[in-house]
Amino acid sequence: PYAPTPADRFSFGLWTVGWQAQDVFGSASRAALDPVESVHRLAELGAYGVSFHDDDLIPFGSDETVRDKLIGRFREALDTSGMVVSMATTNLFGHPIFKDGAFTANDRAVRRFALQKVLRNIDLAAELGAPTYVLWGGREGAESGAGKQMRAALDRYREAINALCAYIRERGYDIRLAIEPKPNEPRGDILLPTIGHALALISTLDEPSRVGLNPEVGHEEMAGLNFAHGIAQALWHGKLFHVDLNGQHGPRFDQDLRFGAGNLRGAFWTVDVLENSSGYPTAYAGPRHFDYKPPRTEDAAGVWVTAAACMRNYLILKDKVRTFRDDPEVSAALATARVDELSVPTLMPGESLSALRAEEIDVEAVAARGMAFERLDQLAMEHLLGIR
Ligand code: 3MF
Ligand code: MG
Ligand code: MG
Ligand code: MG
Repeated sequence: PYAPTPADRFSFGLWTVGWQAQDVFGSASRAALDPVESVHRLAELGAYGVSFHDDDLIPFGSDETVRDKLIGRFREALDTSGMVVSMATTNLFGHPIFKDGAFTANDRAVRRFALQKVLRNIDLAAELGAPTYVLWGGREGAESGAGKQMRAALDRYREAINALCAYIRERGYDIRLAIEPKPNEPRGDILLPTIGHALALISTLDEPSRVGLNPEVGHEEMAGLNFAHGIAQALWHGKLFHVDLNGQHGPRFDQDLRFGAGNLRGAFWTVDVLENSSGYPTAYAGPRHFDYKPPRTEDAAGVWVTAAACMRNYLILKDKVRTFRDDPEVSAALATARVDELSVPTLMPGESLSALRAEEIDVEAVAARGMAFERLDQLAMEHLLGIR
């Protein structure tokens, strides 16, 4: 049991298993990994897809010959393994040119270069059949107050995304953009720090239907937010286009732990939302995409242990969520907690507000009713702990 298959739609960024574990305080602890090897290893482990930044596949500054060769062998690895490209994205954070951002850098030449870089890789994404293109603005932000004009930065962010939408439309690509929010790191404060901020920006775009979200578990939890609630709201808006699954221990640096590590209860409810609400499972094939980092302590073999564990933990949680939802005691507890009653509109169709005002509500009696949420939550806990 819990052996993943391509039908489970698990995918990984090339930069996850390929991370050499260089961090702010130390150099790499692992050798570079060939993307071709990653594709094959992930396929063997049961994944169906991979995602990549342009620079994960084609090192920054490669000439055309090298570029074509690298793309050719990647394509061949996809073909022989049966893996798909589930998403593509741009590295707009690694090179020093992006030190003050990409689409929102004060320096206009940087902004123009950033757009060139994205447009070029959108062509490659289309060639390789990626349905979703992610925009993570890791360097869009600031450490200090006066250096960045927020209103102008948001104007430029919107301008860039509008331009990308127009390009995708003109080329006739079947690609949707997904914004990935993050509150901080590497910038002191990043623009579009949460799901809510990104949703608000999307509503101001020229073609809002082309743009949705790629929320990451750890990013919302770094801001102290509830990830399951965040993706539920994104689904409610029809905007959950993609997801970055990983683990995080509360507000601190971006840990990118394997899925299930860190906030395990949060992971349980995340799987519940992904598996049991309408919208995500079918939307653009709904990849269960892992964006995590094998810790610096692990050697090359340990990398594959963590990749396998991401998928295994997802499947274990999916099973626990199913037994929770199928348990008759849970159904009874849901009824006692009046969970379904929330789906009844507060006003009847056409009901007048004067009728509402005339109604006698027994305030003391209503206030005295317990909600019995603790009983329900304990049942969830016992399913999660495996004793039911
Ligand atoms: C950083 C991230 C990014 C994004 C990626 C776009 C390097 O915290 O999460 O990973 O996910 O750039 O997909
Ligand atoms: Mg992260
Ligand atoms: Mg991240
Ligand atoms: Mg991410």
